[in-house]
Parts: sequence; structure tokens; C-alpha cells
Amino acid sequence: MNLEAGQTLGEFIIENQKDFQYSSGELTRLLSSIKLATKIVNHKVNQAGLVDIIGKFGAENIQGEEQQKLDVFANEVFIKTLSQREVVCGIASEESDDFVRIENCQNSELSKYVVLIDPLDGSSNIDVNVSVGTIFSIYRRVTPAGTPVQLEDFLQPGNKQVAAGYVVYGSSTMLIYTTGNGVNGFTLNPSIGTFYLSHPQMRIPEDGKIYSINEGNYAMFPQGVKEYLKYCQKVEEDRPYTSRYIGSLCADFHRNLIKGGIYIYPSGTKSPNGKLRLLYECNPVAFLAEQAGGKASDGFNRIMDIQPTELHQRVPFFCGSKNMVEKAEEFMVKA
Ligand code: AHM
Ligand code: MG
Repeated sequence: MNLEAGQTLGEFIIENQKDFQYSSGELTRLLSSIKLATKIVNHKVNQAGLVDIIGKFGAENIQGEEQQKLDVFANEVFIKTLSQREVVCGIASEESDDFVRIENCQNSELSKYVVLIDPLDGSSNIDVNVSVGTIFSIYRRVTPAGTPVQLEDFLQPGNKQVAAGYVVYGSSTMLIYTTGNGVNGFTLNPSIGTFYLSHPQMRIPEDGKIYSINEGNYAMFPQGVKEYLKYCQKVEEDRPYTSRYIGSLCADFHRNLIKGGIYIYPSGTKSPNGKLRLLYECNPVAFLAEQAGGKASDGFNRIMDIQPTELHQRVPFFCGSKNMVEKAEEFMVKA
């Protein structure tokens, strides 16, 4: 299929804005700014190895993780780009301790949205030319427009998201997003800087063969996860599971979305609640998974129904093909 004369992301956003339950022009501007920031970050990621952008920045983020230069670059690009539209009043990011108030938008009636973002997910993969990504989650603020944005605007459960998506900077660069009307995927033509609709109305297979988990942490996994892995590994003709783990959530999820599979980052590893952050990693990916017909859970309950209490809160994450997630939940409940 030759996509070069096909529908562009810009056209798609405008054509579909009528389905959005709130003011359509606002979402169009917001998604357009994400599209722009994505292209800038993509350009830099592709230069890694040629310019001095690989390696450590020399500081840690609030979660005690060493920041890479590209983490910091991507964070600045997204904050700057999102701040320059009069739509977003606040941004929370994996790389910033606290949320950022967009100063000139605090008194604006037009600035009704907050964005939560992991600007460069999987950043330990940058130095070795393996896929990294960006994950974003968008909410309407709950405090009145025209007043300073508050923490409670960010601490909303995932079921209140109005849009979410991710970008994979991989063998090609793709942007996948949802506004609650299914999931659509766009591929960047880097020579002209345009995203084309390449994966309309994506559906995750109900069943899959792939499980994605960092098995190096096996000894610390909860019993239910150990039992589920044993179930996947048991030799039987009708149970042909295989393991794939990149270590970039967006890339692992993206593969499983297309081929069918489950991604697990359980409790008991990096912290009692695992490693992944509820607000800007799990919720947006959960929204996409559900919109594609899949499931996302903490092993027992729906991810998107969790009421967050902290900006950088972690949560165990089981996400992907519906039947696989349900099977893993069965083992969690039994254990
Ligand atoms: P990051 O946002 O700091 O890159 O951390 C999140 C990433 C996920 O993309 C990935 O699935 C996971 O951390 C890998 O962690 P581990 O190396 O513990 O398996
Ligand atoms: Mg991340």
C-alpha cells in the first residue's frame, strides 16, 4: 500500500474532531502541538550517535533515575511546544518533580486541558539504538478555567482521559492515539515530515502468544506471576507461548497490540508497586488497550478505575490481549 497520497494525521485530526465531546478546535490544537514536538524529538533521536546527545545528563529525576541527555531534551521540547498553544494550562512529566503551570494560561478561559507525559520512555535503550518512545495522557481540568491549575487536575482516574497516545521511535516512527473512538496509527514519512494514517481502527487480538516481562526479576515476582509464567512455559501443543521483552513499554506494547500478547511489570521488583507510573505510563496505555479491545489491570482491578493519590505513583501493570490478561488475573487471585 502506498500511503504517500493517503490521509495525513493533520487531516485525520480535523476530520474526526466532530466526534470529540468537547470543543473540537481545542483538541485539534493540542494534538497538533504533540505532533510537532514528536517530529522535533524524532529528528534528535535519529541523530543520536552523530551529535553529542547520547549519554547521561548528570542529574537524577525525582524517582532517583539517572537522566539521559535525550530525556532532558525531549522533556523541554514537549513542555515548550505544549505551552505555546493557549489550550494547555498544566503539564506533569516523568522528568519534572512537580507539575508545571503554564504561566500565561492561568487566567485564560481557553486553557482547559492538562497533559501528563513520559517524554522519552525506555531511555536506557537510547545508547544502543533500540526503540524508545513518548507516552501522553490528556484530561480536562476539574478546577475552573481561568484559575491556577491545581494538583487535583492531574490526579484524575484514567477513565476520565479525553485522549491518550504514544509514539515509537523505531525502525519507523509511529504515532498511535485515541480520543475514545477506537485507536488509529500513523507512520512518519521522514523525508517530508508527514505522518500518514497507516493503521486505521487497530484491534488487539483477543488471544496472543507473546508474554513480555523482565524475567531477570523472577525471584522477586509475586507467586501469581510465577505461576502464570509456569503456565505459559509448560510444553503443550496448544500453548505455543514465546517471550519478547525490549524494555521500552511503548515498543513492547506496540508489538503486542499488533501481534497479540501480554505485557507485565509486577509488584515486588523496583518498588512494592513495580516500576511503571500510573499517570503517564499505565493509564494512557490502558486507554489504548481498552479502545483496541484489550485489557489493563493491576493484577486484580482495572487500571483506569484507580484513584491516583500522587503524581509519580507506581502501579503493577498487566496489559494486552483480553484473554491473556484475564488468565494472568486468575493466577493472581488464586495465589
Ligand atoms: P523509563 O520511563 O525511565 O524509561 O522507565 C520505564 C521503562 C519501560 O518503558 C520499560 O518497560 C521498563 O522501564 C523497563 O524496566 P526494566 O529495565 O526494569 O525491565
Ligand atoms: Mg517511561
